[in-house]
Amino acid sequence: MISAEKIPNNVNLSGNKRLQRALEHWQPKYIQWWRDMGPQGFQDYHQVYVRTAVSVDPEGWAHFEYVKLPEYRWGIFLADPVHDRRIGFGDFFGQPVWQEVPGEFRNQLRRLIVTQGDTEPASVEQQRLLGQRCPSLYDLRNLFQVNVEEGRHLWAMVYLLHSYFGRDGRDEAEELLERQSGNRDKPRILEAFNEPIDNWLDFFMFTMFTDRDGKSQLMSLSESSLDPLSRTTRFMLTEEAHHMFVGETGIARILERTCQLMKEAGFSEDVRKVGGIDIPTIQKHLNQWFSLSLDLHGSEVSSNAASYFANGLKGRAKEETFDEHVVRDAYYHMEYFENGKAVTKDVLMRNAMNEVLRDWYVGDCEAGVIRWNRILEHYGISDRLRLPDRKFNRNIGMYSGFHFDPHGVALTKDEWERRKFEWLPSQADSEYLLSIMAEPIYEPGKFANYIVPPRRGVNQQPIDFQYVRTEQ
Ligand code: BYC
Repeated sequence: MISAEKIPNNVNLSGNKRLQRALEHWQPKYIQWWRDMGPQGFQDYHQVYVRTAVSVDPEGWAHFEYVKLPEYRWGIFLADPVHDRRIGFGDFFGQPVWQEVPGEFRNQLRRLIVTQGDTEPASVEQQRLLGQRCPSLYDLRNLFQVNVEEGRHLWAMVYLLHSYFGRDGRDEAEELLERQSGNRDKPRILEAFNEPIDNWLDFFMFTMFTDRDGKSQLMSLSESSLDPLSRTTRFMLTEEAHHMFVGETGIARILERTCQLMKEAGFSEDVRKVGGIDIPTIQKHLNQWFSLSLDLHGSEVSSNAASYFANGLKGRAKEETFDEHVVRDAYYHMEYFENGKAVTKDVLMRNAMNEVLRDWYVGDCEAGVIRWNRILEHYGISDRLRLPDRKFNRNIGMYSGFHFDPHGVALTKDEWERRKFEWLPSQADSEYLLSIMAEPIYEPGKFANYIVPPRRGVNQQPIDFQYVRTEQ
């Protein structure tokens, strides 16, 4: 069970006074950050019907109540330990997992934890204006649920930094509150987390594709030999599932409304005349967030990734499903881009671990796109959404600096500049989206014209439930 202390936790925090004091010192800075950089306009006078973890078992984290956002009980929750857990991959395969950080891997682990931690507050910052343009109270609640959980994921990483990295860890925890998404001087570490998310199409694409990168990265970190990291990320994954649900169903609901409007208005392009979001615009935003999220997996060939794997710090998603876990001599056959030319090449598997994880990620995304396309099929519409080629719009790895269309056909720089807005959102597209989202919908049970209501409400509540209420 989670304790009812100032910082809720299931790690016996009160048994470690030094750590408790350090985290209690960080807590007010976190709250200040949340107030300054969290959901704008929803800090003091609104109560939100959110899920709060009261224990880590399935019943315990499905507890719902109204809370004011800054009073959400952020805390530290680790999945239960696995008895006699052994290292599942790399050079130390089969040895007992570590309860402390080995000195020789301290820097690498710190870097992984800081990179992961940095994304969490970044996403809250990116989404802070969306409440003022929400399509319904149901969606507003979902946005805030995602936001408070990202805040809790930051707590999860800060707990590890404070517990296992001494002074350096405490400094890193401070810096996690100092960098800011999109800030010119102190940006967030990874590129996708500096992109603005000021409309709900981007929010749903982000929770579909970028949170899914969260899932693949957390799955690989949950294999880690550092047991507290594994237990922390295992619990985070239970929350991540909801975020992807928000993204996938959000886009599905927009698509369904688009189909309805197309039936009324004729072709897809005409849908804008009746306030809907046309399929080409949906495809452009898909292209953008999928390609940005591919970048989040790192370079195709990476000595960092090889070393994380060899040292047992970061494994593959579902490591137990692979036959061989040491992977010293295996090769990975991959498309390779050399001197501006595509060739295929065998690369040492350990060096290709980012690409192996990206394969898993692309497969998971593809399944989601197939589900979306069923809606188009159902309405008898012949258009289909599709994932762009992996080479499209890449800024990290061997394809960065080159240009490709969504089918993977190479383009010159001039061609790319001339045609890129056929495939990526233009200023005019963004302006259109903002125009149909200008008026937020705060009336229970009412939905913006560009999206259909969900099939069911949250926690068996009706769809017209007052998911967010105002308190004077
Ligand atoms: N942007 O060998 P490489 C989530 C840097 S999302 C900018 O390719 P490596 C969430 C890299 O730092 C999941 N820079 O990379 C979702 C390196 O720089 P240095 C977050 C980038 O280390 C939604 C250089 O390029 N989880 O949870 O193999 C809402 C060459 O690096 C980028 C993690 O990140 C980029 N995209 O792999 C909320 C897990 N990519 O050292 C949350 C922890 C690379 O040369 N992190 N660089 O200066 C990792 O596993 C690895 O750091 C990465 C990169 C997979 C990100």
